[in-house]
Amino acid sequence: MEQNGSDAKKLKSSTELAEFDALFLELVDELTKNEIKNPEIADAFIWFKEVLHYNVPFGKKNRGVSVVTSYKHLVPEASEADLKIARVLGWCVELLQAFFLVADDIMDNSLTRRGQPCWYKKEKVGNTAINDSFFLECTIYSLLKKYIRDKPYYLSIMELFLETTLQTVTGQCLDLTTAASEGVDFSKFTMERYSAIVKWKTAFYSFYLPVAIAMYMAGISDGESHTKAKTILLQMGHFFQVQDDYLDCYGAPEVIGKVGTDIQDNKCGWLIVKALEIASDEQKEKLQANYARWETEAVEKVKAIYRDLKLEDVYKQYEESSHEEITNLINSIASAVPKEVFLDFASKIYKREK
Ligand code: DMA
Ligand code: MG
Ligand code: MG
Ligand code: MG
Repeated sequence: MEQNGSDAKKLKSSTELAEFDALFLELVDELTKNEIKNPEIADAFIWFKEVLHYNVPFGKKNRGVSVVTSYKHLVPEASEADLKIARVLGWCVELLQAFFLVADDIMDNSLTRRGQPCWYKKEKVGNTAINDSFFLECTIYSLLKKYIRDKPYYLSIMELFLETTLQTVTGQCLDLTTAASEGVDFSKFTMERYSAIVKWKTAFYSFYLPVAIAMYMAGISDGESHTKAKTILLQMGHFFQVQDDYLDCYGAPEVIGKVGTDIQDNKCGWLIVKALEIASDEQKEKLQANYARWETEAVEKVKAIYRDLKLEDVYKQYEESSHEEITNLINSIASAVPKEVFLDFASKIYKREK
């Protein structure tokens, strides 16, 4: 019975994924077609078309699709025209994500993303990727203007994208500056700092943003409903980034599509913060000597200490208790937003391997 229920749910969200994907080529065309006809700027938009194809459509698309599935929960009898708008706004979230990732990979010295070389790593791209990330960001606002300019929720959603961008940039700044010390300085690697980094760099844009868009579209704009939704979604976002940090070390590159660099990058990630909480003085010294280095032997020494500390088990326990906590939180908050919106999103990330 339960099996059937979850199969039905999977089927529903994979049907939505197909509908969602089907819109992408149309949007690429709309964003580039007229400009390519203008000989003065044609080359820029031929280039940008490739940027879009390379960097936008190959992710999991949980964020983008969640705009649509949330909206369907909020407005079960939605018209086809409104569903199309929800899908366009979902792609706007995916564009925002692509903008952040193209820049994030440069800043994190990453090699691969979504199973292919990072965009900036392509020989013909290099630093042009910086401008390409701005390009991706700008097109969000072209799409908003084109599709929702006459809607009552235009300003709320535009401000939401702008505010979310600032929040994410703030979090990326915390992430990068916490890692950027001369040598290794573990005194800053506390759970408080970690929580702040992940709330700002990940949780707002990955969890609150998609649901908040659907809420504004559905006419839910009161502060109380948004605060309640945010409480739940930020907690889910925190958990999601803990998973990302775990997968950076323990995920299979061919499954997660990227090779981890958190140890090499001196990142204040969940694993090192947990390790420092439980390590002996001797283990801390070894971590200190080997963290933030690119030599394979150094990285292996860090991972060996993680192994001795049984961090994988610590994570598995955390995953269980965090999932339970989130489910309880969802069930305890009565709101204008039906629980399914949150439960759906939570089910997409629980025990994820990519
Ligand atoms: C992700 O942090 C945050 C943003 C804003 C892209 P990350 O560097 O851990 O992400 P990833 O592991 O995907 O590079
Ligand atoms: Mg990164
Ligand atoms: Mg990063
Ligand atoms: Mg990561």
